[in-house]
Amino acid sequence: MFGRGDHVSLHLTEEKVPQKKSSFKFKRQWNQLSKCQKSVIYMVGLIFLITTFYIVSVEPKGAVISVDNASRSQYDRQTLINIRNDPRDVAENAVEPHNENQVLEEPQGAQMNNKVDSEQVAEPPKNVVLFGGPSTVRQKAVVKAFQHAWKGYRQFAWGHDHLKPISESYQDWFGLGLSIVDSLDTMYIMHLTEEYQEARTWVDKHLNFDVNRDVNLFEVTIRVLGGLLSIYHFTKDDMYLQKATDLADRLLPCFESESGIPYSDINLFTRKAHAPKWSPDSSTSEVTTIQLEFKYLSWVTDNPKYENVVTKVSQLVHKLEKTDGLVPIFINANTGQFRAFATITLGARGDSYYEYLLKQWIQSDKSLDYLKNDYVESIAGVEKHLAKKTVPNGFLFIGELLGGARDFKPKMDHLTCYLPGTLALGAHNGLPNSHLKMAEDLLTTCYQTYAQQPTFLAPEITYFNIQGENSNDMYVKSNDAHNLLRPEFIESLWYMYQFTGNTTYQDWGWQIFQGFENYTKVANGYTSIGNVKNTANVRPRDMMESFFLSETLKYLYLLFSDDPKLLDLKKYVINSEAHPFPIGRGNI
Ligand code: DMJ
Repeated sequence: MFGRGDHVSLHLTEEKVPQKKSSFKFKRQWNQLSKCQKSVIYMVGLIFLITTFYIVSVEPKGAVISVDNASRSQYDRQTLINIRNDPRDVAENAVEPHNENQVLEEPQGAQMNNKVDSEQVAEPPKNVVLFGGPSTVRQKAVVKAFQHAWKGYRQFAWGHDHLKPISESYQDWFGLGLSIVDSLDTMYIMHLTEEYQEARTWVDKHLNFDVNRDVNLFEVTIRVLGGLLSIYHFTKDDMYLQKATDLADRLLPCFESESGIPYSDINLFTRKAHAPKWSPDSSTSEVTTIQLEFKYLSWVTDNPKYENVVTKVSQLVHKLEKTDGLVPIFINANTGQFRAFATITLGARGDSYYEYLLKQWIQSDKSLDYLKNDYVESIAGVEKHLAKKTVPNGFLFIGELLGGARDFKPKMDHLTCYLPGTLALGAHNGLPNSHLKMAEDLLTTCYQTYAQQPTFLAPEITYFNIQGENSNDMYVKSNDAHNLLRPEFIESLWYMYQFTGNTTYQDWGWQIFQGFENYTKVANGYTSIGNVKNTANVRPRDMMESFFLSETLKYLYLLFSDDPKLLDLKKYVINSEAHPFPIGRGNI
C-alpha cells in the first residue's frame, strides 16, 4: 500500500494542484492587461534575451586581450590560465612545423597543472592586457630557451642580478635582482604563468631599494623602473607601481645638479648622486634615455615631478649646439655643456639619444615636435657625416667621428644595429620614406656581421673596408670578437618585419637564434662568449646579462609571431630595454 509508486503519485498530485491554480490566476491577470502593457512586457523580454545571447556568445579572442573589468587580484593566475585552457586555443593556435625535419618539444609551461580554486576569482581591474602564449613552432622554441635560461638563473642566481652559468654562481651589479625585474614582462607576454608568479612574489617580498651602493641612473631606469612600469601597465597591479615610485623617488637627487643634467650615479640608500668615478661627465645617451619611463610614471601617479625633471633635460640638450643634429657622447652635469670634441657615434654612449628623440615624440602622441625635428635633423646628419659604403660590395654602415678634427673611423658597434628598427619606426610614423630605405640597407649590413662569422653570431665591434685594400667588406679585431647576447639586431628585425611583412626577416632571426643555441647555450643557461670567429673555441665568458631575457628573447618571440597585433606599434612605444609603454597619456 505504501509502495514507492504510490508515494510518488501522491506527491505529484499534491504539487500539481497549486501549479494549476497559479497558472489560471496568471492567465486571468494577463488578459486583464491593456495592449500597451503587454507590448512593454514583450519588449523587456526581448531585450533580456538579446543581452543574454550577446554575453554568452562574445568572449575574448586573439593573442592580446585588453580586459576592462577583468579580475584584479587573480587576473594573472586565474584569467591567464583560463585562456591557456580554452579549447579554442588549441584549434586557433595549431601550427605546422616550419621545417618538416625539425621536431620541437612543447614548452614545459604548456603542461603546467592549471587547476585553480574557483573561489580565487575576484573583482577584475580595468584595462588589464593579456597575452595568449606561443602560437608558432619557432615561438615555442624561444619559450623553451627562456625556460632553460630561467632554470639556471633560478637555481644558481635567484635574487641576484645576473647568472654566471658556467661557474654556477651569480654576479651583483646593483644588487636589485635585475634578471627578475627585467624579465617580468617577457614572462607575462610569453604566458609563463608559474615563472611569472614566482617572480612577482620575489618582487613583492624581496625587492628592496635600501641598497647601500652606487647604481647607474640610466641602467636602473631602463631595466628596473622600465620593467616595473611596463608590467604595471599590463597588469595594473599596484604593488609594481609602489615599487616603481619608491625607486624613482630615490633616483630624483641625480637631477639636483647645477644645470639640471643628471649625475650618472646615485647611492639608493643615502640618495647621494655624483658623476661616474672614471669621468667628470655623464654620458649623453644615458641622460637622454630616461624620459619615457619618468614621464609614464608621472602620468600614472598624476604627479608631474618625474616628468618635469626629464623634460628639462630634453629641453636643455635641445638648445645645445650640435653637428647637424649629431651630439658628442659626454655632457657635464654642472655646466650642462657637451664635452668639446668628444666622439660622435651611434654606438656606445650616443645610441639611444637618437632613439629617444623619436620615441618621446611618439609617446607624446606626436605632440612634442621639437623632438621629432631634432630626430629628423640628426638622421640627415648621420647621412651626411657617418653613413658610408664598403668598397667591395657597397654595404652601408654607420661610422664614427673622432676628436677636434672630426676624423672618420669606419667602425660600428653592434649597438648601432638598433638604428634600422628606429628608422623604420620613424618612417612608419610619417617621417621620410628615405629612412626606410636606409633601414633596409643597414639591416642587411648588420645581418652580414652575423652571417660572415662561422658561429653565425656578430662580434661586439666591426670595422669596414672603405679603401678597397682587399676584397673583404668587414673585419673584426681579436679584442672586439666577443658577443654579449645583445638584442639590437633582433630588435630591428622585428620592427622591419612588423612594417614590411617580409618573412626573410623572420628567417634571419631564426638563423641567429640557431647561433645562440649552438654556441652560447650551456648546461645552466646561456653565456656571453669571447670569440665569434672560432667555432672550436668560442671562449665562454660565464655571464648571462639581464637584457638577454628582457630583450633578445622577447624580440625573438615577437619576431616569430604570426600575429601582427601581438604588440601593436600603434598602441605601444618600447623603451631601450624592450619594455613596452602605452602611447599617449589617455591610454595609461
Ligand atoms: C641594453 O641594456 C639596452 O638595450 C641599452 O639601451 C643598450 N645596451 C643593452 C643591450 O645591448
